[in-house]
Amino acid sequence: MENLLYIAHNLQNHLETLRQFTSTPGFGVTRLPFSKEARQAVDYIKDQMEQIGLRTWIDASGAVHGRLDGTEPDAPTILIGSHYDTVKSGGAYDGIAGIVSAIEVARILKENKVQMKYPLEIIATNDEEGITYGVCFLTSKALLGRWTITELKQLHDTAGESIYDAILRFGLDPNKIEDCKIDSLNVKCFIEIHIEQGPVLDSKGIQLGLVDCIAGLQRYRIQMIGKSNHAGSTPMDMRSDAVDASTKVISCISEWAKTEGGGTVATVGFMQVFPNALNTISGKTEWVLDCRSSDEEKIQHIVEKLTQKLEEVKSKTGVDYKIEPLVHVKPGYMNKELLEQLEKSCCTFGYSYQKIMSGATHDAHLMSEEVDTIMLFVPSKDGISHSPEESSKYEDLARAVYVVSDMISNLN
Ligand code: HGY
Ligand code: MN
Ligand code: MN
Repeated sequence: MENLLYIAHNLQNHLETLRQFTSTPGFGVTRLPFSKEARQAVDYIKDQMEQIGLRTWIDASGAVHGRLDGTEPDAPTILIGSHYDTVKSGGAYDGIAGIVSAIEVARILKENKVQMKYPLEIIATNDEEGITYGVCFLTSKALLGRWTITELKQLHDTAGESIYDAILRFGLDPNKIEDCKIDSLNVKCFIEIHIEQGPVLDSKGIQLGLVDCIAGLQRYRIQMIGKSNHAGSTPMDMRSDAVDASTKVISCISEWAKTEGGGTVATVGFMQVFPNALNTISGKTEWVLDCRSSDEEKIQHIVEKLTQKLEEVKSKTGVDYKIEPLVHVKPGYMNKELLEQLEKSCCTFGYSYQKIMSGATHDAHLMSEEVDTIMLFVPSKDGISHSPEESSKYEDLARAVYVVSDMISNLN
C-alpha cells in the first residue's frame, strides 16, 4: 500500500481545492445545493473520478456517481460516499472529506490492481444537510426511492424556488428522480468516512471511530401566530406578540433535553420573525426544533412537553401555533459483521480506535434503514464542526482510507 503521506498529500490537494468553492469566502464554507459553488464541486469531483478511470454520471438529485466494475458484473455493489453540500459558513471537511477519501480508496484499489469481485460505486451526495428546503437527505432519499415529483414541486427555499425548479436550473431532469432508486437487494454495503464533529476522539487522542449507532433525529417546524401592531402605541395588555410567546416556549427546550439525559440534545437553530421590523410587534414567528437521542422515547417526551407548553402559552397570550413534522429518522444501527471487519483492518495497521455513537446524522443514517452500512470517523480538532474552525488531520483521513481499502479488499 502507498505510504500514508502520499494519500494524505492527495487528500490535502483535494480539500484545499474544494474549500475554495464557497459563497462566503473568509467566513467558512457555504456550498448550498444547486448553487454555483455546488456546480464547481460537482465538476471537480467528476473530473477526479474520471482521472482514476471510474465511469461517471450525475443523477437527478445532483449526486455524482463514479463506478469501478468488478470481476463479477452481477455481484452486489459496494457503495461508498458522503455529501458535497455544506451548512452556512461551515467547515471544509464535513461531508466532502468522505467523498475525497472514497476517491483515494478507489485509487489505491486501482493502483494495487486489486481484482475486485464486487463493483465499487462512489456517490457524492447532494443536500444531506437539508437547510435549504427543510428536508435533509435529498440524494439518499432518492437512492431509496422515497421522493415523488409532487413533493419536489411542493418543497421550496425561502426565496420560493422549489426543489423541482432548482434541479431544472442545475441542468438535470427532476422527472427522472425515481430512476435514482438503487436495488437495495443488490447492494453489498454502504460505507461512509466522515469527521466525528464531536470531541471524543480528539480529546482521547484516538485515531479512528467505528460508529455503532447514529442518534435518532426529529425536526419540527413551529409557527406561532400573533398579531402585528405598533410597538409604541399598543398597550401591553392588548398585545399578541409572537416573539414574546416563542421565547416562553423556546427557553424551556434546553432544560427538557437535560432532564431526559442519556445524550439527548435539542436546539432551535433556525428562526424567522415576521414582519421583522424593529418598531413593530411581531405577528408571526417560524422556528425549527432539532431534537436527537439514541432513545426515541426521550425525543417523544420532549415533543409532548412542547405541545403542552404551546397550549399553555396560547391560553395565556392568545398566540396560536402550528406544528409541522419535517424529519423523523429512528436511531440507526451499523452492521455488526462489517464493524468486525473494520476492526480487524484497524488492528492490521495498528491504528487506535474505539466504538462511538454519532450525535450527528449522515447519509449512512438513512441508508442503514435498507442496506448493511458502516461509518468510520476521524477526529475533529477540539470537536468543532459546522463552523469555519472545523478541522481534521489529513493523516487521520489517510488512515481511514487505508482501513477501508483493506476492509474492501478482504470482502472479496
Ligand atoms: O444535522 C446533522 O446532524 C448533519 O450535519 N446533517
Ligand atoms: Mn453537517
Ligand atoms: Mn455531514
